[in-house]
Amino acid sequence: PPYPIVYFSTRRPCETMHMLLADQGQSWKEEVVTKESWLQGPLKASCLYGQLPNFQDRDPTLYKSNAILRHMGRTFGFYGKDQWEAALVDMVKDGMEDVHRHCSQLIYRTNEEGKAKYFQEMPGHLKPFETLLIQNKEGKAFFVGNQISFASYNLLDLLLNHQVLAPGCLDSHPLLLTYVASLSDRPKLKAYLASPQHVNCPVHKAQKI
Ligand code: GSH
Repeated sequence: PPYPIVYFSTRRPCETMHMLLADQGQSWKEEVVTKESWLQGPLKASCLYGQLPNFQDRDPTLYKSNAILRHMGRTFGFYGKDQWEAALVDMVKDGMEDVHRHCSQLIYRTNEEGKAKYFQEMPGHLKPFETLLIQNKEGKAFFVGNQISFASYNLLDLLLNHQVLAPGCLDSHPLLLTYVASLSDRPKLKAYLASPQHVNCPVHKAQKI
């Protein structure tokens, strides 16, 4: 059955879940909540932490995007092959949370100075992921072991968002460009990335499509 996700109409943080499900050939049913209906209040009041997304696979409803993503990682075997690999996948994912924090400054900062500062610092923020990829089979494979993980989709999501916000910003990161190209070429994921659901979903609410 399709997995029911409730969220607003922007990419983050659900796009990683969509990519993972699409790549796995799974369907999902998304209830898109408008700002107007959210501001009416009852839905917010009904949410455990007063926020979305949520995932209604069974009772009780699951909240917190990373809990949902990790659940999907475990369900579909995208969480390393053993406990140690799972810890390494967590290390990658937790490192990416820091980048997401910096990146949201880029999204919500309107002044050019703030944007320039972000791009000046960006190589330093992305370096750990390049190091991890090089360490594991010289960047030809995945972060951990021989398989994709939920953190892999999260990095793809992050890098694709960067390319939307500032086309060309990864040009001096060939390893990351190769990474984006090879993951985006997985057939089911490729089809999803070309679909209107992905293409027409803004990175953030102020982005014009
Ligand atoms: N840590 C939470 C998660 O990852 O699920 C954050 C969720 C969150 O920040 N949700 C925002 C929200 O529901 C949208 S991205 N905002 C509406 C509100 O707080 O009223």
